Amino acid sequence: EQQYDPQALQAKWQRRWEELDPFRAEEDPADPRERRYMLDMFPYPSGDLHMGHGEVFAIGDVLARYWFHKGYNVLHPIGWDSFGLPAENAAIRRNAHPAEWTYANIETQATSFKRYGISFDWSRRLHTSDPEYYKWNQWLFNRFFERGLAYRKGGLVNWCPQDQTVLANEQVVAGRCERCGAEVVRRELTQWYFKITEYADRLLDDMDQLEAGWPERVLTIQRNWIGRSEGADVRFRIEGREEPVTVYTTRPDTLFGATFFVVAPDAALAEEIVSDGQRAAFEAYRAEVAKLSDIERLSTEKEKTGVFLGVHAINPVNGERIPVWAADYVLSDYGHGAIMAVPAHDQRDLDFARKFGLPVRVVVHTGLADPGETGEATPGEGTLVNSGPLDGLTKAEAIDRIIQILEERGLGKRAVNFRLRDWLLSRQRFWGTPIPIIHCPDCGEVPVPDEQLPVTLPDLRGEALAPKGIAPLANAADWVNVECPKCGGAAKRDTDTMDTFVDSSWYFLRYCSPGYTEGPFDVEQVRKWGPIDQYVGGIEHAVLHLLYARFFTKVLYDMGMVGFTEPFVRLLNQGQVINQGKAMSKSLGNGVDLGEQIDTYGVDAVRLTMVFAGPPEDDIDWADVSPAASQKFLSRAFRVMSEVTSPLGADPATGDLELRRVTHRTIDEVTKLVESYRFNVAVARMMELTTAARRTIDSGPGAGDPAVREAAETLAVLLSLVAPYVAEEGWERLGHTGSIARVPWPVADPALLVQESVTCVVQVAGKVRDRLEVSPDIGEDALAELALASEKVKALLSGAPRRVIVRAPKLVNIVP
Ligand code: ANZ
Ligand code: ZN
Repeated sequence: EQQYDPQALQAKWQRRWEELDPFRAEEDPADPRERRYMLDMFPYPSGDLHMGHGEVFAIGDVLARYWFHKGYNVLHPIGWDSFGLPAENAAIRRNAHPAEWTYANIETQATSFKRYGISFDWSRRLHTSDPEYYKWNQWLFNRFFERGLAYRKGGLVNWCPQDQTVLANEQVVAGRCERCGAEVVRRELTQWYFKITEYADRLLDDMDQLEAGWPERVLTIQRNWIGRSEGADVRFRIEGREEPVTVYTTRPDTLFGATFFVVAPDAALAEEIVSDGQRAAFEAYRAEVAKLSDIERLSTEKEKTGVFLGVHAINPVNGERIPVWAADYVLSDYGHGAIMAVPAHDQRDLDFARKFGLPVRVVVHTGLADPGETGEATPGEGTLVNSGPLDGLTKAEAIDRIIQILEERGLGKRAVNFRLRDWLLSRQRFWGTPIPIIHCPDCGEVPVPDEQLPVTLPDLRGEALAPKGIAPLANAADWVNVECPKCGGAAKRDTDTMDTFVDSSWYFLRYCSPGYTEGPFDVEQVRKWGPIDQYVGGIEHAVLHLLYARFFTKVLYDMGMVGFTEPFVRLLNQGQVINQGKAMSKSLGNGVDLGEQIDTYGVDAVRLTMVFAGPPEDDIDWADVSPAASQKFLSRAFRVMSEVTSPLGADPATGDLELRRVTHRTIDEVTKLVESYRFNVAVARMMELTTAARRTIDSGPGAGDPAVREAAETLAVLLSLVAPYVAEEGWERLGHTGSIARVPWPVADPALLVQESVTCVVQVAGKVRDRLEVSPDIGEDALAELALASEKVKALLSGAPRRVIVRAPKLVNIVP
C-alpha cells in the first residue's frame, strides 16, 4: 500500500525541479518550436502570497503547463512590482529603508512561489525597484519627453493635507483621503503628465484586435473610460465680454431648448465674468466645491448646488438672453468647462432648473410627459418642435442640419470629445523612479543625459521619508543640487518620482531579455516572443494598468521598437477568493491564509481546489469548497498510479477496451476543455478517469492490465496541470525518469472515440418507415431534424408535419 504524503512529495520534487530546471525558455533563435508567451500580472510584495495569488497563479499555470506538454517553447516569467507607498510607510514606522521591507517580502514570496510549484523561468526574474530596471523607466521618460509625450503643466489636483501628497481621483472617497480620512482639497500644482490623450483614438480603434481575446466587460470599461462622443462645439457670446465662449454638446439639436448656461466654478472663465454683486457669493461657493472629487461632482444622486454669476449669454441661433450660473456638476477640464443647459432633455440640467426655478422648454417631442412637471428629462428620440428651422426633423436629421447651419454662419462646428485625461505621473513620494529632469534657471527643463542614467535614489530612511509638504527627495540637498547638463550652471533635480504604473507598463517586454544593457529590451527578443499570448490577472486593472500598458506599447511601436500595437492578445480575469460570501478582511475575521491551507492539505490539493471550484472568471467562496475532498481525490489518483504492475511500454492495445475508451475520451475532452478555459470541467473528467481505472483494477482485469497503465500515465500528464507534485511522483512510480513537465501531451486515438450507436425507429402516422443509427446521447432537436431529413420520410410528407414526437434516442413519431 502506498501512502499519499503531500509534504514529502513537495520536499522531494521542489529539489528535483531546482536540478532539472524544466521551465526555462529556450533562447536559441534556431529553436524550431512554436513560441508561446504566458504572463500572470506580477505581484506587489506586500507580505507573503495570499489566497488571491493562489488562485491567479494556479489558473495561469494550467495553460502554461499545457503549452509545455504541447511542445511549445514557453516563456513564463515572474518578477515583482516592487516600488510603492506601503514600503515607504513601513520604513517610516521602523526607521528603516524601504528596500529592507521590500526585498525581504520578495524573498518570502519567491520561496512561497517555489513551494507552490508554478512553472516559472526563474532565470528572468526582475524587480522594478532595482536600478537596472528603473534606469529604463528614465530612459523611456526621456524618449517620451523628446516626442512631446511627457510634459509639465499646472492644474487642480487632489491634495491630502495630512499625508502631504497628491492623490489620484480613485483615492478620494466622499471628499476624504482613503488612507488617513483627512478632508481632501484641490490644489493648483505643476505636475508631470504623459500625453495619453494623443492616443485616445488608437486606444479605441485598436480594440478591434482584442474583441476575440478579451472579456467584453473589460473592453466596455475601457471604452467608457476613454469616452469618445460626437457632437458639436457651439459659440455663445457673453454680455460684456469680447471673446465668445465655446461649449461642447452631444445634442446640438436641442440648441433652441437651452434656457440657461453653466460654467465650472473652478474654470478661469467663471472668475473672469462674475459680476461685482455676485463675486462674494461665487467665491464662497468655489471654496466649497474645491473639496469635492470629480466623481462626487458628477454624481446624479447629489443635491444640485450653484450660484448665479450676474451675467447673461446670448443663444447664437435665436438671440435669446439666458442667465449664466456656476455649478459643480460642470467640470473645468472636460469639453470647454462650460455648457448650454437644456433641462427638458438632460436630467442634471433638469434637476438644477427645478432647484433654482429656471425655465424648462421641450424642443424634442418624444411622446412622454412634460419633464417640467414629471421631473424626468426625456433624452430619447423624437421630433423637433419649438426650434425654427429644425421643426419636424428627427433627432439625427436635426443634429446634421444644425451643425450645417452653425458651420455656415461661423457659430460652431462638428466636434469629437474624449473623457480620457492625460496621465498624471508625478508623485511626491520617495520609493519610486526619480524623474530624470534637471531644472536650470537658464535652460529650463533639461533631461538627464542617457549616459548618466540611472538617477538613483539617495539613501534616505526613517524620518527623512515622512511627508512634510515637499517631496522627500527634496530633503537630500546633496542629491538635489547639481550642475545643469547643458550650461554647467547651478541647477536642481526634479524631486518627484514616477507613478508606479509606469513600471508595470512595459515590464512584460523586459522579460524577453532581462539582463539587457543596451536598452530597455532587446528588440530582436521582443520580436520573437511578443505579443503576450495569454495574460492573467484581476479585473481591477481594467483601466489603469491595462490602458497604460496599451498606451506604452503604441508609443514603442511608433518608435520602431516593437512590431505590434497591442501587447496582450488574450486576457483572462480570474474571480476573487472570498469566504462566507464576503471579501476576506481583518475586520470581518474571515481571512484564510494560503500558507496554512498548504500546510494542512498540501499544495496540490489547494491548487486543485482553486481550479475545480468553478469557471476561472467566477469568484470562489472558500466556505463552499473542500480542499479535504481534493486531497482525498489526489490520494486515490496517487494509488492508481502507484499500483500499476504492467511493465513500462506494455502495449495497451491488448488491454481492457472499456477502460481504453474512457481514457481516450478523457484525453479528447480535457484537451478541448483546457483550450476553451473550462478548467474546472477538465478536472471533473480527470476524476472520472481515476474512478474508471480503479474499477478495472478492483473488479475488472486488475492492476496488471496494460490499459490500466495507459489510463494511469494519461492521468499523470493531465493532472500535472493542476497537481504537479503528485503527477511527478506518479510518473516516476510508473517507471519514468526526469520531470513530467515536458512529456508530450497525449493524443486521443480516433478509433477509440467512436461511440456505440443505437437504432432509432422513425414512424410516420404510426407505421415504421425508417431506422437510423444514432449516438446514444443525441438531443431531441437533433434527432427530429435527422428523422425529417430521411429520404423515406420526406417522400411521405407533403409540407410541414403537424406534430413530431421525439423519444430520444430510440423513437421519432411523425404526424403528417
Ligand atoms: C446640451 C445637452 C442637451 C447635453 C441634452 C446633453 C443632453 P459626453 O457624452 O459625456 O461627452 N457637458 C459638456 N461639457 C461638460 C462639462 N465640462 N462638465 C459636465 N458636463 C458637460 O457628454 C457631453 C454632454 O455633457 C454635453 O452635451 C453637455 O451636455 C455635457 F439634451 O449639451 B450636453
Ligand atoms: Zn542650464
